Amino acid sequence: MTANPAPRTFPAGFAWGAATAAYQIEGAVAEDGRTPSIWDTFSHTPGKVANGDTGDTAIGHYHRFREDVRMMADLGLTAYRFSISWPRVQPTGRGPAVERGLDFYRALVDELLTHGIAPVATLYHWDLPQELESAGGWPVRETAYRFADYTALAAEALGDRVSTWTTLNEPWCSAFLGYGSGVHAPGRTDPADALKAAHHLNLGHGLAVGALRAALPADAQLAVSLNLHAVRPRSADAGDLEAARRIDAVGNRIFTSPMLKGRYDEDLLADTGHLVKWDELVHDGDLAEISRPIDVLGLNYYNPTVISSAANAKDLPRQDGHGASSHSPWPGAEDVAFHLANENVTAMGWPIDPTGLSDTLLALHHEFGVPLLVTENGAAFEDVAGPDGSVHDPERTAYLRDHLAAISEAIAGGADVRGYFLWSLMDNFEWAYGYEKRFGIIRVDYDTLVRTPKSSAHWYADVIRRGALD
Ligand code: IFM
Repeated sequence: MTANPAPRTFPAGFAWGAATAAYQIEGAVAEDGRTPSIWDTFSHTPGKVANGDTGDTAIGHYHRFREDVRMMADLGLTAYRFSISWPRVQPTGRGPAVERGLDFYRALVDELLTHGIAPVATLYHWDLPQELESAGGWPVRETAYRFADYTALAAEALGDRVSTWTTLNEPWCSAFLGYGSGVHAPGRTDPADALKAAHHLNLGHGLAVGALRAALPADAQLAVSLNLHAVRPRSADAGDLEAARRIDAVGNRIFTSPMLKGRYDEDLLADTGHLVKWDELVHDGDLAEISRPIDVLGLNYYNPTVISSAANAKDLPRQDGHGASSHSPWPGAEDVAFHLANENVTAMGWPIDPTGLSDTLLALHHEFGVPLLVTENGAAFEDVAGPDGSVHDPERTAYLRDHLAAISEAIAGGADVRGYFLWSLMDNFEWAYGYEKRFGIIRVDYDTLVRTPKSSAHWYADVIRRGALD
């Protein structure tokens, strides 16, 4: 007879959270002064989003937020990560704030606090005001300064009640899916613009950290959420190692090196120097600005990334995890192939492998020594709802359990991981996939907007209650 293994516990104060983003859930896109963002424009452009879906109504959170917070409280969440819609707070991306827009977030945060849930505010989850895109978007330097101004407005309004802030969500997606492959808004496909966007997102992050420090109490916790790619070469072949190095450079280190080390790595500059003039793009003082210290690094993790050289990939099945486009989101690394880490995939076609999460957390811990938060992790599956809206989703429960176990392993290995925000609290608008892919632990009926916790939600509530995994 084998003894039962000890339950996996988590440190005292570990944040048990869930995450969402404004455009994916709020709806009410033309209410209270909000103007279009790049995602309104993109989703209304025929052919860009599956089934012509848009976030016009999304899941109606703007009007149902009290009900949603009550469900969070029922689950026992101790923290909730949401994003602030820039065009709701500062419609044109310039000038004063619109109080009605801020009032929504004041009310949301007050409701969270009343229920003992710590708010974690993300300032930018991809909804650039359309007017700023029309003026050039993230490839233009001015956008970084606009972002810092908007940050100051948000911090002034909410800084007395929100103590944890993340500047950008997944700037890799904003830069390389938005301006490289074009599968995300604004749908542009120029590798040079994608690299310029990456630098200006970095600069915007640094300027925003400065604005937050100036406006917030000294104990505010400032973060950024990066979707770092857990890069694995497919073999020890020199071509595969080189391919993996290039993806690591333009997928990960293009953000971590300037933000956490105050530099762009020489190999990245060499890989991409034929596309942009880095010495003109990066002004004196930019790297000092970008590397302003943060308090915690947010990691968004879904699956590992297995890489080979294109030459080594002939006749091998490939993984396409970022939507169909003939334009690469990997400038300077086009001669590279992506492979499935295994055949056990989610409804997104993303392989399930929690070791990528523990490996990445430990690597970040060893390289940067910063406190960490898992600001996103979760899975879409083909949920089947019963007549009462109930969903039995053991695959999602298993995914979440195995990834929480990976976090506990990383903690046991020394990583200072302070919390977990599963993606996502509720089914929602999954960008170019529209409403086809469901990531929520709460089912949303898109006709009635009725919410029903799935079995994974009941399981998560139980984990939170016990503060441990079986
Ligand atoms: O839905 C997205 C989220 O907005 C950003 N991170 C990945 C999620 C799943 O694709």
